[in-house]
Amino acid sequence: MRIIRYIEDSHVVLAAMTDDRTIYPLPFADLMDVVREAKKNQLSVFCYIQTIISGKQGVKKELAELHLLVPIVAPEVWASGVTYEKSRDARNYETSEKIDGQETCYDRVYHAERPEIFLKSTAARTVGPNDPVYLRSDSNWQIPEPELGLVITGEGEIVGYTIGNDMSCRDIEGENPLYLPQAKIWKHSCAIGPAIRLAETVEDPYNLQIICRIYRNDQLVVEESANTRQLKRRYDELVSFLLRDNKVFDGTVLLTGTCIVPPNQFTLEDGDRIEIEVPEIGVLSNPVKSPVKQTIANK
Ligand code: DO4
Ligand code: MG
Repeated sequence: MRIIRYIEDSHVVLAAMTDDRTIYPLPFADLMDVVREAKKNQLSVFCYIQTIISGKQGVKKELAELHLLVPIVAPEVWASGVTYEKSRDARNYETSEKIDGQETCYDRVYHAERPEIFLKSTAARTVGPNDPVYLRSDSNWQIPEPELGLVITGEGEIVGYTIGNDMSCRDIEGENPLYLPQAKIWKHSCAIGPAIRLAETVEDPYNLQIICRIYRNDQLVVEESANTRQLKRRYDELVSFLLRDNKVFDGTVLLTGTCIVPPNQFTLEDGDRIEIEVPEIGVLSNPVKSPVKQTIANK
C-alpha cells in the first residue's frame, strides 16, 4: 500500500493507493496523523487504513492524471553519505584531498562506526513529483543522487519508504569537503516522492532496485541501476545516529545514500529530465531548471 498527496479543486487530498492501483482518499491531512490514530486504535497503519477504506469506492482516476504533491511535508530531510562503495569511489575521484597511499576522509567514513549524516533540506526547499529541481549558478559539475528515503516518526520508527533526489555539486564538494552544505543545499535541491510505500508492506527493504534515467532533448543520456542490498549500513543504524541527542520531528525523511553516480564526464543541464524509479514505490520525475534570476521584485 502506498500513500500519495494530490491537489483536486484547489484542495490537498491525502490518499492510499492499493496494490491494484485503486486510490482511496483518506480523512486526514497528513500520513503522520494516520500513524498517530492507528497507534491510538492499537492497529498497524496498514490495518487501520484498511478499516477506513473497506466498502468504499475508489477514485475513478489513474495516478498519471493526478496533480501529485510531495507525499509528506517533511519538516526536515536528512541524508546519509558514503554508504555505498559507488559513492565512496566517486567522492575519492572528485576530491582534491587525496594524498598517494593515504586514506581519504571518504575511505575512513565508509568503514567508521559513525556514519556520515547531514541536514539536506527543509520543507520549503523540497519539491515533489514533476516540480523542477534547480541547478546552482556557481557549479559546473552537478548530478542527481537517487536514494531510498526512510519516512520516520520523532521516535525513529520507520513507517514508510520514499524516493529522494539529493542534488549535488561534485566540483564544490571536491574542492573542499567543508563546502558540503553548499554542495548539497540550495533552493529546490531536493525532491521526494511520488509516494510513500508503507514499511510493513515491503517484503525486503534490503532488496529494492533503484533505477535512474536522465533525458536530454527527450533522448535517454544516462541509465544506471543498483540495488539496496549493496548498502554498507542498516537502516536502523542510520536512524539511531540521527536520533542521538537530537530533536527529530514526525515525518522526517532520512535519505540513505546514493548507489548510483552518472559517468564522471556528465553534468546536468537546464531542460534535462531526471527519472528515479523504485518499482515498489513508483517513478519520481523532475525537470531540471537553471536558477531563476531573482529580481528585487520577486525576492
Ligand atoms: O560525502 C558526501 C555526501 C555523499 C552523499 O550524499 C551520498 O553518498 O549519497
Ligand atoms: Mg547523497
